[in-house]
Amino acid sequence: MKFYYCPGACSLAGHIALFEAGVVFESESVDLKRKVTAGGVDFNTITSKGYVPAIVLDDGEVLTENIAVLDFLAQQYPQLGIGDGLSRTRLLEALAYISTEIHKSFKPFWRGGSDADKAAAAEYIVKRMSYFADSLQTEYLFGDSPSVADFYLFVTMMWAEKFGIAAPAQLLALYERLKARPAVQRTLEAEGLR
Ligand SMILES: N[C@@H](CCC(=O)N[C@@H](CS)C(=O)NCC(=O)O)C(=O)O
Repeated sequence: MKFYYCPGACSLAGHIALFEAGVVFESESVDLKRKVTAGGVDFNTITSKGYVPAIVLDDGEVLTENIAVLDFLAQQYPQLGIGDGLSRTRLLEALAYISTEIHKSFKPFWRGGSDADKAAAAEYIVKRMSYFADSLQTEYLFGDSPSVADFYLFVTMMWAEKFGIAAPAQLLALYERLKARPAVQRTLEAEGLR
């Protein structure tokens, strides 16, 4: 399995998941502006979508989209998920919420939006993060061990910190708990983020 990522991008979630699962995998970073991998390969030939994350499976199949990648990893390595049936659907529900309501709302910060757009986005992000903060009763989103949803939320918390967005206190505690995990530290190191 080969994992394509860009340091600090949303692909960090899948990257953490792979280290948490303790599996052997290859990885390569991608220059998203030039669409070239660290090894000099045209990234558009790996996926014509031209964005990360992307996983090339051992049989050559290419998997993209964070929700699909994270769901795939949680199915392959059950310790990254929260179970089957309705539990899996609950995990997908959380991943979709993080992707469409939180991750995507950072656009003005990444794409040079106006100050007004950034302020509106920050307000929206905090409101959407508050949903998790208000319902959090355990160490992590779905109990006392983290799932792929926590890793995806972690990435958005990191972005919130980077852009000076004041995330809810309960989530800051979860963020620190995640950051202290050896697999998270290992991933940050692998991506050159610490
Ligand atoms: N729909 C994709 C979007 C992934 C995405 O936004 N990736 C960003 C990094 S966080 C990216 O690679 N941007 C480069 C580009 O779009 O050219 C998903 O949910 O996985």
